[in-house]
Amino acid sequence: MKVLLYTPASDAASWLHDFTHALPEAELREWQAGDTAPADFAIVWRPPREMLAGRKGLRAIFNLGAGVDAILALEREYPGTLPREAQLVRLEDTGMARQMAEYVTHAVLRYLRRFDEYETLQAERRWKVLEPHSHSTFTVGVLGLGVLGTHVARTLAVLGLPVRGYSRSARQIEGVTTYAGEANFEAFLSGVKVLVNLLPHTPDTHDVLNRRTFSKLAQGAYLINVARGAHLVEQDLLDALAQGQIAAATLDVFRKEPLPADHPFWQEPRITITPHSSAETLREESVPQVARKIMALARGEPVSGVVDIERGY
Ligand code: NDP
Ligand code: OXD
Repeated sequence: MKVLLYTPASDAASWLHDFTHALPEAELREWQAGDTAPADFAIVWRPPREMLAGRKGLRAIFNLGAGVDAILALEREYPGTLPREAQLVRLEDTGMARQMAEYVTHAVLRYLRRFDEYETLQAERRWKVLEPHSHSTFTVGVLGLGVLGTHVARTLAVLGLPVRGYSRSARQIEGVTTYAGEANFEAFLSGVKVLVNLLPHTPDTHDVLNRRTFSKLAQGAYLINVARGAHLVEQDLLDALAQGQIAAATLDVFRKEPLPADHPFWQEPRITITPHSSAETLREESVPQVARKIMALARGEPVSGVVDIERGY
């Protein structure tokens, strides 16, 4: 069994080392430009088109992340890049759900308890008690109830906050009021105080965080975007902040990453920025998951986490 690996990350050698140990019977090699030799499986993160285009005999491509938007964007731009017979398999959780829940809970509690405003007061050396937000109206709406969104919604519900969730198909999560499908999008948004985005980026969800979406939220709402930068219409967020429709935002992902030094978001004190670090791909959890699935496919067994290419996630 031949396995190709490609990741632009600086720890590519460690990935190769760990996969070699996890798949002792496989022949692993790091893909280099010009390598068209046969392979049964590919393990990739943001692969160049030449690695996959025209490749025959590949049974599955494992994406070293939860989001498959980058690899599907290649296929949309250059149809036929993904070998038809190869399944595309995304990472499922591998420690990301816990990290996401920590990140989002921190941001929600920071706004609930007004720590963001206390930080400003401290910088001004001002001693002032702020009226707390009401727990019962501090409704958190989670966009996307997949592997990550479900865990985040459940974690927030444990805090006793009113939590809503939105997905394409109907979902039931204890302690969470769920909404499904476009027809229920406005009902989901109506009165939400903190909007958390955990949707995949697809043609259907592109630009979903826009002026119209913000206008349906509670006045002075908060935005937490941990999914993809292309979900957010950046100027609409700046306008909503200027108008007070959005009080503050925590952003982990951006249209252009790294966020350029001259980007207006850096100048906006109500925007908190982190460098796409809300949930990292953990090698120690990802390698065993991918290795288990490769062995299952090699035995002719089905695996979970297969991407529906048409649907886009
Ligand atoms: P999943 O594929 O497991 O879940 C996606 C969810 O979004 C599902 O509930 C799905 O609905 C819903 N959804 C998809 N399209 C629509 C739509 N058009 N309308 C309504 N709901 C929709 O993804 P994960 O939870 O694993 O990950 C979510 C995203 O988080 C990833 O795609 C990635 O972009 C991002 N991410 C960001 C990271 C970071 O570090 N910032 C790290 C990891 C992931 P249904 O349940 O009906 O299918
Ligand atoms: C992912 C990411 O999609 O890290 O896994 O963004």
